[in-house]
Amino acid sequence: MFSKVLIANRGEIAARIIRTCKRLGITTAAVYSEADQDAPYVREADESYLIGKPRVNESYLNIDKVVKAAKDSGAEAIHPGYGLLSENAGFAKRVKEEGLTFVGPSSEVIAKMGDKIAARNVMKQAGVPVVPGTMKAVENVEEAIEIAEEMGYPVMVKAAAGGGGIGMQAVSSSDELTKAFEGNQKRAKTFFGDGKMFIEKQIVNPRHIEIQVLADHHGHALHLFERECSIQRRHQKVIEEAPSPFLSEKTRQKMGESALQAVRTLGYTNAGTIEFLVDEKENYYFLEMNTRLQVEHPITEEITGIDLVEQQLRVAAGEVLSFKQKDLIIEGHAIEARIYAEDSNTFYPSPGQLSRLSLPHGDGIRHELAVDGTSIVSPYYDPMIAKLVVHAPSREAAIEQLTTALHHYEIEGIKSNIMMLKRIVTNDQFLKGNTTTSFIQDYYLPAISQQ
Ligand code: MV4
Repeated sequence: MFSKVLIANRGEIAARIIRTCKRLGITTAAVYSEADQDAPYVREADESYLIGKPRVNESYLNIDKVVKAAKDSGAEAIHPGYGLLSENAGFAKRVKEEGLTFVGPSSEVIAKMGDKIAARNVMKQAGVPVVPGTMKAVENVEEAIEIAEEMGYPVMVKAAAGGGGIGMQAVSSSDELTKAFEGNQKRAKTFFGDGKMFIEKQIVNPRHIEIQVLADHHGHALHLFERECSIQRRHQKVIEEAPSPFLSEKTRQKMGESALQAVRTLGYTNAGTIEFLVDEKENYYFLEMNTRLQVEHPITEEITGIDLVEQQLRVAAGEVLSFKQKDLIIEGHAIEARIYAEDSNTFYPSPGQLSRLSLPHGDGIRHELAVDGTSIVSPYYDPMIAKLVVHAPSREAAIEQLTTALHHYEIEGIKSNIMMLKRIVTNDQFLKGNTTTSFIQDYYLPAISQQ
């Protein structure tokens, strides 16, 4: 195992990784920007390195500065967390070239999954169901229209280099398609330097269900069941739960098998997530693969009892996975609520100075925190400041626990989305497990506009 690890991230995920490192006796080195001098994770790390100005391009996304901090610290490995450089194939490659270990999959696999068309082809080859659509880049609008007419509207226009909702659009006619194709292609060229586009049949009112996978460098691959992440807005998840209230045991098994097929075909190593869209009939289709630890990983940890950060470190250090698929069972139900510094009505970020933070405590309640009661929430970064995770024997008990915990969650000095979260978890449709990707549109927004 490594004796020192550098964490190339900030906020709650840096704190989360530090926690596991400490338990494993690994010394931790943090990096921080000028805006994060007083962040809790910087104090919690054994060492810390100032790497630049607040803007991410001048700090957390600056590969030279992050690598230099790692070299200076004498760390043997870099854990990238999520976001930032975590899915940057060039960074993973550089880390390896510097003689350090990247805690994640190979740069080749990261690059392949970063190209959504390449990813679709690998999945198809692996026998994983993919959304019906094109398997190579669509050259121009004329070709796009021809394909859409044959497939039937509505279709989705997507950028191969996109992901997480950027560079994509649903369209229902050739006129809309023309505009969407050109607009998104231009955006994709600007943002990703790659204008390759493809087309998929639109899955209407889907659920977003993802499978957690874990694989070592010795040919062992496992899946750790699913997370249901349908409740989102503007492609940002708000509430996630495991297991999904919707999946039958049969579909759960099938999706797990599909995910393992994908892992084997790819030669994937470390932790990863395979995202699927699931329709009303429980048909599932590959959407994207995330080659990193995810924000919502704690709910999987709660229901399986596995520390995913520990497993990532062990796999990266070359260890053999110490448990087998048959050792894994789902225990109880876990829900994560993401706490954002934002207005519950407008969803606008609300950066500023916290004056108080009082947290609910109790059996089955877990906090992942980016802040304390005196922190300044910076406008430079994602406004997610904490995660509240509950674990209980049943979904009903978990919801009750989460509802109570949210009522006792006190943040002062900035606006938060606590009100929104309370409304979601007490909504009838949520209680019934009616969690689809249009939940906020259909149930939350109408409820607040009536106030
Ligand atoms: C789709 C889709 C329906 N059909 N693709 C959104 C994020 C990006 N990862 C892909 N997304 C979608 N792709 C097809 N063919 C619907 C979405 C989608 C969505 C997916 C998961 C969770 C929330 C969503 C909200 C809007 C659209």
